[in-house]
Amino acid sequence: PPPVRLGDYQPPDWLVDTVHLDVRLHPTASRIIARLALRPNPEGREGSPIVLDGDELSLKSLALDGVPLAGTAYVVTPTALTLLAPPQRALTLEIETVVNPSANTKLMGLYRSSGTYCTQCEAEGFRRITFFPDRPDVLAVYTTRVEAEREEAPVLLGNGNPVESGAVEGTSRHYAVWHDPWPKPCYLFALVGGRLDRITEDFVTATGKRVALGIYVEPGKTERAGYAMDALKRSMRWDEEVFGCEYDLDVFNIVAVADFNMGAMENKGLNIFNDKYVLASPQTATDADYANIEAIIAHEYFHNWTGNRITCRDWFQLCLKEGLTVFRDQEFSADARSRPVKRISDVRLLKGHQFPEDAGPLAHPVRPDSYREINNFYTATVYEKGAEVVRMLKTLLGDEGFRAGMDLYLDRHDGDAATVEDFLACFADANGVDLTQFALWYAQSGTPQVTVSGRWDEAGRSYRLDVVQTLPPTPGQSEKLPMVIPLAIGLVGPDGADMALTPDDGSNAERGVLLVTQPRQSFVFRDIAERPVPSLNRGFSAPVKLSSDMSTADLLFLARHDSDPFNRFDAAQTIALSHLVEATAAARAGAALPAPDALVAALGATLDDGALDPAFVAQALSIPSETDVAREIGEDVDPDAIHLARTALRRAVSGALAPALEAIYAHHAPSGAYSPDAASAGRRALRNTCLDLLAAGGTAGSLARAQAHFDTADNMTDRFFALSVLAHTAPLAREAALAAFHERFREDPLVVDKWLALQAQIAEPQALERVRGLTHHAAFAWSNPNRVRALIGSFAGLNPTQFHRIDGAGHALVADAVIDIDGRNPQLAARLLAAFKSWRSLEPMRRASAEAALRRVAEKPGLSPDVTDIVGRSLG
Ligand code: BAL
Ligand code: ZN
Repeated sequence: PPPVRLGDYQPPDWLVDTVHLDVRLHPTASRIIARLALRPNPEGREGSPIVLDGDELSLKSLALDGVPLAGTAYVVTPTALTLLAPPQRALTLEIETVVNPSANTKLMGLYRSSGTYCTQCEAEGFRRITFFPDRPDVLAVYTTRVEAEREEAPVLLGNGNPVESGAVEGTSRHYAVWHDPWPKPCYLFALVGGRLDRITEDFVTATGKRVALGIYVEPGKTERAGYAMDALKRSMRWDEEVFGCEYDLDVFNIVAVADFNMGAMENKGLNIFNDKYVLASPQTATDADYANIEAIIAHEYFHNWTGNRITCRDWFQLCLKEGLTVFRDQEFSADARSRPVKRISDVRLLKGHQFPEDAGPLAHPVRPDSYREINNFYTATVYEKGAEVVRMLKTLLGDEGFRAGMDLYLDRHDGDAATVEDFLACFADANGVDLTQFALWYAQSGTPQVTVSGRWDEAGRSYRLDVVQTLPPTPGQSEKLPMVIPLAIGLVGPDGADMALTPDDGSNAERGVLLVTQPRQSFVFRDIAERPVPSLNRGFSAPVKLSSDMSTADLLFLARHDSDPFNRFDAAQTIALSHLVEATAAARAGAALPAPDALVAALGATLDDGALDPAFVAQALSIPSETDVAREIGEDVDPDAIHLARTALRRAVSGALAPALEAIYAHHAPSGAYSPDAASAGRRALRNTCLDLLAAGGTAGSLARAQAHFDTADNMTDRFFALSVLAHTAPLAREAALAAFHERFREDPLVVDKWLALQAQIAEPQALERVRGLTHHAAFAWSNPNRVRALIGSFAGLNPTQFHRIDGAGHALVADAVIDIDGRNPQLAARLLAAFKSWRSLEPMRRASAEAALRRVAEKPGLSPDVTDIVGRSLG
C-alpha cells in the first residue's frame, strides 16, 4: 500500500459519541459485542459510507438500529468493514466479533500473557478487538462490561470508574462494568482479566478528591510493587505542583504483565506495564531499574493530561504527546534526583540512540510527514529529540513563559485531538512571540552541526564568538533551512568564575543564551579584560553536534572549573573522544597508540575534587562507549579498532589512577541496608565505576576485588555490576560466576534477562555461539519480547565487534532472528532490525555483509509491513 501522508489528512466522515462494549473472555474465542452511537461529522464528506477498520476479526453479526443488516448493505475485507449507503443521521451499530486471544502472538489487541487477558491498542490495536474508526481523532465515551470465568479471571478491570460487578446467574462466570466519562480515542482503551494480586493505596488530590490506587501483579509478587506505588504517588503530587494537573477519575490502576511489546501503556485509568518497569526489590533490581521504574511510572501517569485529556489528531503528531511527556518525566526525575546527573544521562541516551538514528537511513523528522507503518515511529527521534525540542522552548521562553504556554495549552485544548501547530500556537500566543522558524525542529531531520570559534580582543577588551550552523541532508530532505538554536553559554575567567556577560548592541545574549537563527552569526561581549574560556551549549541547551577550536588545555580547564556541571562532564568526554578517534586510527594503521595524558589529568582532577556528587563523578569517569566513538568517526568505521583503542585507554587510565580509584572504592564501602534513593545509588555507581576501571587494568588484585565484590554483594546492583566486570574482564572467573548467578535467580525471568543480556555483550568471537546456544536454553523464549530483547537485542545493539563481525556471522544471526520473529511478532522483529541503522557508516567489508543480510531479509516472501518498511528504508 502507498504511504500515509500528513498532507492528506481529512477529518473523519463519521464520529462515534459512545461505545458500549460487552467482552466475554474466552481463551480461544472471546466474543465482543460493540454498540457504537455514530453520527455524520459536519466537517466530513457528505453522504459518506461508514468505513470501520478491522484486523484478524471474525464478524458474527451486524445490526443497524437493532435491525440485522442485509449482506448487500456492507462489505467485509481483511482490513475493513464498510457500510455502503448508511442513512445520514445519528444511528446505532451493533457489531459482534470473535477473536482468539491465545493465538495473538503479535501482542496487539486482546491477548494473553501468562494466562492473563490484557490488551494493547496503541497505535492500531483496537481494530483487532472490534471494527472501529481506529484513528486518534475519533473520541468517544466508553462503557465496558467484561465477563469471564471467575476461576480463570477473578480480577476484571477496565478504563474509568467501576460501576457494578457480580455473578452471571446460573454460570461459573462473573462480570464487571466500567465507565470512563472522559471521551477518548480507541488507542487508550484497555481491559484486563486475570488471576492477579494487588497492592492498594489512596491518594488525595489537590482539591481533596480521594483516588483509589491499585497495582496488580502476578500472584506472589506484591512485595515487589511497593516502589512503583511510591513513584506513582510522587508523580501525582509533582504534576499538581509543577504543571497544575490533577487526576480526574476515582481510581487509577496499573497492571504488570510479562509479555509486552513496549515499556508501558497509558490507557485511561488503567495503565498496562511491562512487568520489568513495575517489579523491583533490592535482590532483583539494580539502581538503574529503580530509576527506570520511577521514570516510566511517571511518564505513563503524566500522559493522563499530555496524551489522554489532550490527544493527537493523527499519528504524525505522536511527538505532541511523547516528546512532551518525556520532557515532563525527565523533569520529574531531575527534581526527584540530581538534576545535573539526570541531564547527563539523558544526553548520553540521546547521543547514543537518537544521533545515530538521525545520521542514518532511518532518519526522520520529530514529526514525520509520511509513514508506511506507524509502529516503526516510536523512535528515539520522536521521544528523545521530541523532548529536547520542548526543552528548547523552555530555554527560549524562560520558566514563566514556558509555564504560561503550557497552561494555555492544557486549557485551550482540553478534550481535543490536537496538532503540533496547536501546541506551538499556545506558546506563541502566551508569550507574544513568533515560533515559525522554531517549528522547523519538528519538520527537518538530521542533527545540526554547530561550529563555534572564539576570539579575545585584548586591546578592545571584547570577546567574539563566530557561530556557523549547517544541517546535513537526510532521507527525503536534501535542502535545509537554518534552525533556531538556543545556545546557552558562559565565559569562564582565569579564576574559574563566570564573567559578567555584557552583549554588544544588537546581540541577544542577555540571559547567557545565544539565539542562533542564521547560517552564520557573530556575538560580541564587551568589558572582557582577560582571556576567557568559552563554555558552549551549557546544559546541552540544543541537541546539536558542536565543534569548536578549543584547545585541550581549555577543555581541561573547563573539566576542572566550569560552573555548568554538564559542560564539566562534557569537556572530559570531548578529550576522551578525540583521544579515542586518534587511537582508533593508530590501531587500524598498526601504529603505537597515543598516551592519554590529557584525559588522565582531567579524570584525576575530578577524582581529587571531594566536593563533587558521587553520582556525577561516576558519570564523569565513564569512558565513551564504542558506539559513541563510532558515531564520532562517522564513516569507514572499524569496530575492532575502536574496541582495541578503548580497551587500551581503559587500561591506561586504570594504571595511572589506581591509587585514587582504590581510595574511593574503599571510602564508599556500603554501610547499612540497601536503599534505592538517589544518593545511595550515586555512591554505589561511583564505587562500581572504580571497581570496573580498576579491573580494566587486568591485575590479579583488581580481579580478585571484583570476585570478592560479587561474592559479598547483598543487592542486585552490586552483584550484577561485579558479574559484568568479571564477564568482560576475567575470562577465567567468568563461567563460574555466571553459573552461580543463574543458579541463584533461575526462577526469576527478569533477572535471567540480565544474565542473557550480559552474555550477549561479551566482546569476543565466542559470543556468537554463546548467543546461539542460549536461544536453546530453557530460560529463553522467542515468544517473549523481554527475552528476545535481552539476548538478541543486546547482541545487536551493545556488542559492536561481534554484531559487526567481519565474516558477517553476526549480521546473519540477527537477520535470521528477524525473519523468524516476524512471523509471530512483527513489531518486535522490526525493532530488532533497526539495529542495522548505522550500517552505511561501516568500513567496506562489514558494510557489504550488513547489506547482504538486509537484502536477504528484504527478499523473504511474506514479510510484515513493519519489517518491509524498516528494511526498505534501511536499504533506500
Ligand atoms: N504510548 C506508548 C507508550 C508510551 O510512550 O507511553
Ligand atoms: Zn509515552
